[in-house]
Amino acid sequence: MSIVTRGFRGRRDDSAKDLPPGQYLTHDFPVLSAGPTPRIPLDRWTFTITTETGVEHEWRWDDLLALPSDSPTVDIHCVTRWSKLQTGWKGVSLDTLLEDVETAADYALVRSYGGYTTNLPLEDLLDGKAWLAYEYEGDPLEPAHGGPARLLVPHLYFWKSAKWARGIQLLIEDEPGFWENLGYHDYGDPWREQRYQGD
Ligand SMILES: Nc1nc2c(c(=O)[nH]1)N[C@H]1C(S)=C(S)[C@@H](COP(=O)(O)O)O[C@H]1N2
Ligand SMILES: [Mo]
Repeated sequence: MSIVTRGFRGRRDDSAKDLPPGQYLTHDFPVLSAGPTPRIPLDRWTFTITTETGVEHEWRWDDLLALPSDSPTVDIHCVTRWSKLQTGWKGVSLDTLLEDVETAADYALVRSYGGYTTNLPLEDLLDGKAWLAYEYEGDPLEPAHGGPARLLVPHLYFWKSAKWARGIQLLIEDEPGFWENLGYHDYGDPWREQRYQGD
């Protein structure tokens, strides 16, 4: 008895199980920006974590590059329904950035150069789930995709991955960001299809 095979298929060709509900696979890298691309000279770039009591932890560009980095390969899911599998990044884990930050906050509001904001529970930035990414597929992150550095939080819809990241405000009370104020879901889990408020 023979089993008909259609030849070897890599796991990633059989991608249906890697796609959250309502998503389709794309091989492009679409650009989605709610405004113009800000240009931040590296010698003026800073990233600041501000605690709920106002304590600031600031990194300049050279500080960021001097920190230990990770090279995660992750699937990303945009609420406009495209997903991209196995994308390769380099960046600093938020665990590293938050290591010496003393806080009692449960929430984070991420702020971008250009004014974009997005909120998420602080725990979603911890335990190897989020990075401040500055390379994509081996190259410096392009400005259109959030360079010099963007947040990368692949387990939530991609609007949570703030491009041109400038800092994080730690908060005792949750505070909606840009899309969350416009009716998008507060949390945004693609596997539970949390696209809009009430989903
Ligand atoms: N600062 C900023 N970050 C942002 C956005 C934005 O408009 N401004 N768009 C979000 C949305 S909706 C998505 S899907 C992704 C798109 O990232 P990309 O343009 O690299 O594909 O960035 C997210 N981060
Ligand atoms: Mo998006």
